[in-house]
Amino acid sequence: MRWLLFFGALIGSIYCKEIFNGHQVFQIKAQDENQINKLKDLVNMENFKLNFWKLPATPQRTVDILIPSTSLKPVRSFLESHGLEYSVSIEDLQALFDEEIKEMTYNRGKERSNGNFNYGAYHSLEEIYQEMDRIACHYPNLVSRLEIGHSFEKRPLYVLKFSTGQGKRPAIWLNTGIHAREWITHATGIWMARKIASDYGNEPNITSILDHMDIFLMPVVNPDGYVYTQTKNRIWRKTRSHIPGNKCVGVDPNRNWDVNFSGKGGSDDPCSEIYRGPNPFSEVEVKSVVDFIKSHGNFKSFIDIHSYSQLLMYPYGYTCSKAPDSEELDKVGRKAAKALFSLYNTEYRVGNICSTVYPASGSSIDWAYKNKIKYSFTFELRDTGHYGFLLPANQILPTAEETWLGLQAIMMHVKEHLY
Ligand code: BHK
Ligand code: ZN
Repeated sequence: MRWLLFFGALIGSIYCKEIFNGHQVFQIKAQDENQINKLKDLVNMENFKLNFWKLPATPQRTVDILIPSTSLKPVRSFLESHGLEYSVSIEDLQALFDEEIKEMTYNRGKERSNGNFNYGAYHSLEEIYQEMDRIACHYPNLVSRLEIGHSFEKRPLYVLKFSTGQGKRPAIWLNTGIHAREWITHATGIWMARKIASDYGNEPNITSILDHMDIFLMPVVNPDGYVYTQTKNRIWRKTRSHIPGNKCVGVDPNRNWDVNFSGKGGSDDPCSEIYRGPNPFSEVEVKSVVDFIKSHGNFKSFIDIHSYSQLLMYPYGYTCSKAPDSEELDKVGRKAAKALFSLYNTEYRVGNICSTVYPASGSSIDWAYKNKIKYSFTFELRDTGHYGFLLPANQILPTAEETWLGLQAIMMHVKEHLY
């Protein structure tokens, strides 16, 4: 008994979670450039310990900010004194976290008894990895699970390869889960894996795509971060690398790519959520993807899936000047957004990263595009801020299904425009 208590306390202290009782998410509207600048001042007030879910951006002029309960009062008076309008989108963040965990636990019990993976639920890393294995086992002539490296904390990095041919066919890269807290993307990624496998030979579009091309799908690019969101801090975004001399942990894996590395829209502050890292490809998760893509050498499309905001974007992020292929990419993006909309009327905005959200240097799709992978896109899935990163599990299937229609439109275009 005494030993049980001892281990209980030990495990309790190892796994103590950050709690968010009474923390709220505000959606704030800026009316003009001056108010945007006031919001940028707010971003920099470190004593408030704010966490920006959606940064101040120019066209839509709303931001979502997580505010600790102890900062609610001063933040409210800051907003009021500058005439900034806001609404409370999440009243009590911890209540949503608790709901999410309760559902996951309940679902786990059901999966144990019926032996099936429930695609309408959120899962642990282990469960996702097991399901990847199961898909590869069910479809041995189509799917294989490759290990492309290990994460900083030594977890395997897995990619599913879908192929019906020999050699290095033209290929499409698809990834989800590069940012840890964007759980709807991991759930969509594993759903798509099952969908691609089961539709081949039954559905004409995916059949013709796979008759000409290979698809590589990586559902969890940042496994350490994902585990951390389930054990310690639900809103963690970055990797979990420890860099000697840094006083904070982790790097933003979507600022770590070798494209305009030190430019605007990234940070050199290790404590920033958009910390670019000490040098390009410092993150082993990013480096593993890059090495894989370079050694393959025949990728025609690169699609990186994030959440949230309902956007479909193409290069560039590091500059607001037009990419050489921007007209074609815009056309393809609109076609995809239309296909996505056709299922549940979910509206997406389409545009280049820099003018649709904000300048961002060192991002994955800019790197892909600069490395001659023309059809480079990034999705920001549901929603537009009502739940933000805490998208309820009952929206997983509709989100995955509609996203799949958008993706399929892009992949069909790629297949028909091989270069
Ligand atoms: C996406 C792709 C390339 C550059 C920026 C973005 C926006 C993305 C980011 O990295 O800041 C926003 C985000 O994570 C929320 O998913
Ligand atoms: Zn993201």
